[in-house]
Amino acid sequence: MPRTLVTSALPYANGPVHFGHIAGAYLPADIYVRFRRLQGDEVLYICGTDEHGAPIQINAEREQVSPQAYTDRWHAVMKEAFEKLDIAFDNFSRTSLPLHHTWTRRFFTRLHDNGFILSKTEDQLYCQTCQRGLPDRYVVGICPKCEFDKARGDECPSCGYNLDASELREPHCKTCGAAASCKPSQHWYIDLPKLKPQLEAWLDTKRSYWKSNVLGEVDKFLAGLRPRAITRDLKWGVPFPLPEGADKVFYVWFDAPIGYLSSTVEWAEKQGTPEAWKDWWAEDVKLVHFIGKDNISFHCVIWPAVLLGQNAGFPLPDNVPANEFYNLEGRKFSTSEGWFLDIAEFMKKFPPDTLRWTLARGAPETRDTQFTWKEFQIRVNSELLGNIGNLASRVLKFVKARFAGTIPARTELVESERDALAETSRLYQEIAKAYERFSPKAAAELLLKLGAVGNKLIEKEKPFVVYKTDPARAGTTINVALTMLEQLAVALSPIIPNTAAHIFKQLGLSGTPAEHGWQAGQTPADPGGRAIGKPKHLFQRIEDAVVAKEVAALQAAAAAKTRESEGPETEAIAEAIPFEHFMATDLRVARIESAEIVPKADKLLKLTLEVGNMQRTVVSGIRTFYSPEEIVGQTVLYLANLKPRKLRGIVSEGMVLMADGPDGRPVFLQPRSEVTTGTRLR
Ligand code: B3M
Ligand code: ZN
Repeated sequence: MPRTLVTSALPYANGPVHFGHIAGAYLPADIYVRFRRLQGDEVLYICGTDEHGAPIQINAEREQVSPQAYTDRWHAVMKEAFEKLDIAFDNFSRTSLPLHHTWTRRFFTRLHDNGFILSKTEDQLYCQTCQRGLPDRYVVGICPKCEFDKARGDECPSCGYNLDASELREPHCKTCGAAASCKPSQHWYIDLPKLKPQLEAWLDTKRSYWKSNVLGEVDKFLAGLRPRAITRDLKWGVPFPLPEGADKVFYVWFDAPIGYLSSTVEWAEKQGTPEAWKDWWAEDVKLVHFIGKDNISFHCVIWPAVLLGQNAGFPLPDNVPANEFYNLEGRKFSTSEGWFLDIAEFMKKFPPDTLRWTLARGAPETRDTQFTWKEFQIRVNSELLGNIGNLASRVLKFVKARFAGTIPARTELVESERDALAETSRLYQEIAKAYERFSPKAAAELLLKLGAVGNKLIEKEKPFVVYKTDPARAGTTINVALTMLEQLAVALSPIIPNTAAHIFKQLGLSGTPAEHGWQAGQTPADPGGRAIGKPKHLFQRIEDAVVAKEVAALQAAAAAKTRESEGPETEAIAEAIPFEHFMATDLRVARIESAEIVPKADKLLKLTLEVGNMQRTVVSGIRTFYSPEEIVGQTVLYLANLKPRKLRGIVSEGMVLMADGPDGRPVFLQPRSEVTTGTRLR
């Protein structure tokens, strides 16, 4: 059986992981990996954080930290969240690693040497005020397709159109709002049209079994296939290797998918078998990418083109079972609007299997779906507790109480028991098919049917009553029910592995379902005579009050975010003054020539200002915020004609004007472009 390499979309190291991510690209992949391993297949599950791209650079700038420090933080937060949810990657890497940079440049060089790279000097959007190029999220404008007026330089969030920044109408700088101008800039492109024939030949081998929503997106993208820019005028990213592009980095979507390979290389190194990665990137490996629908064109056209262009015998994706979106209480998840549930917080209150089960049951496999607290309560109380838990606890408790903890023998079966075993066997095979076709949702529905067969058998044959008159008869029904419970545990294990392991233990079975294997679960041995483990509740009921509290907390968090986004109460405008008063002030541009501490004054710095060909002394209360050396050379706004006053023996002439930043630290106000010192503001 060929190896299977499973990946989940590399999440941007740019914020917490939320249910939408998990339901779309992570839980379905983890479930598929667990199922394949139950089948005895060799599977590797690879992921990691996607650490480049304009949004990360923008957010790091906003937080005044380096992009590396910013991604360090989010990589750790995300890794922990996945671990808490038992999303069991074999490796969770990160694209800021030097190893990834090496592989990205190697991939580019091979494309370049194989003739699939073009270079063009074209007008790129530029901001004169910010003095920088405006790639992707640095520019906003009107979408050429749907007229949405906050379309971004790489996609329109409203209609999803993947656009080039040059297509935006009325583009302007996201940072400062200035209308964008154009500036010629050389960029490099992957020549997708040149790879189109090979792409189409490969895609034709997928059309019979890929999801229709994926194929629809692919054909739309293929229809308008054009060379795709793979470089950006950004500081943060994988540096571009050619000298003529030394000031550029690779576009994040060029380097990110290569992260699947570099993460495999890192995994092999961690195993102490550095060459082993090649076993997982050989031509016959089944490569399966789990993603959200917004990543389809990158994973089904651009990334395969990059792989084809290597001419290195890499496998092409065997399947890309993209899911739709998963929303929250009727709205899109949005960390920026506070409309999300943090996984780490959730895990403090509820066991991971409750969430795994709920997300699998409501998986957005063919249409957008959503999480609601009410539905979560129903999934836990009536499905996990009322179906699976109910079957397990009442039968196992009965064995403990009436059969001294030993599973009774199976004597002559009656028709309902034969039918129950046959139905269980049929459902068990149907469940395998559901997992095979990447549908945990269908598998979960069938699992509930399997549990219901067991519960109905108990209701029909009433062993707890029959026991009084015919213990052997009752014992046979119990034996059959526990046989079904064992099959249920194996079949459940890809979705709720902890629960399945607990059931195994309580059944007195050694090992875990994963070690047991799917085949063994197809025809379990007669459990008669086996000692059971200690029966324990598998789930806790969720009360209405808990749900009400969570819904209120979510609404409060979102309201708080709305208030925050409206910003703090703006200070009221001061009383109006006559125009002459303003004209009487003399505001100049100045430069801090030197700065020194004022002895015995813990807040004061003595600044010497260059004001054109004049020098001025100002005593300023900024010592707790700035050291002298860090502000020398700083251009400042200077109020020159305040009456001089003596502070700690120093005559202070005027004032350097500053404004408090969001964190309360005073910030210098300075022109964005060169202005000679001494110039008076008009
Ligand atoms: N980080 C987009 C996303 O998180 C991107 C996926 C990359 S997979 C190579 O949706
Ligand atoms: Zn700007």
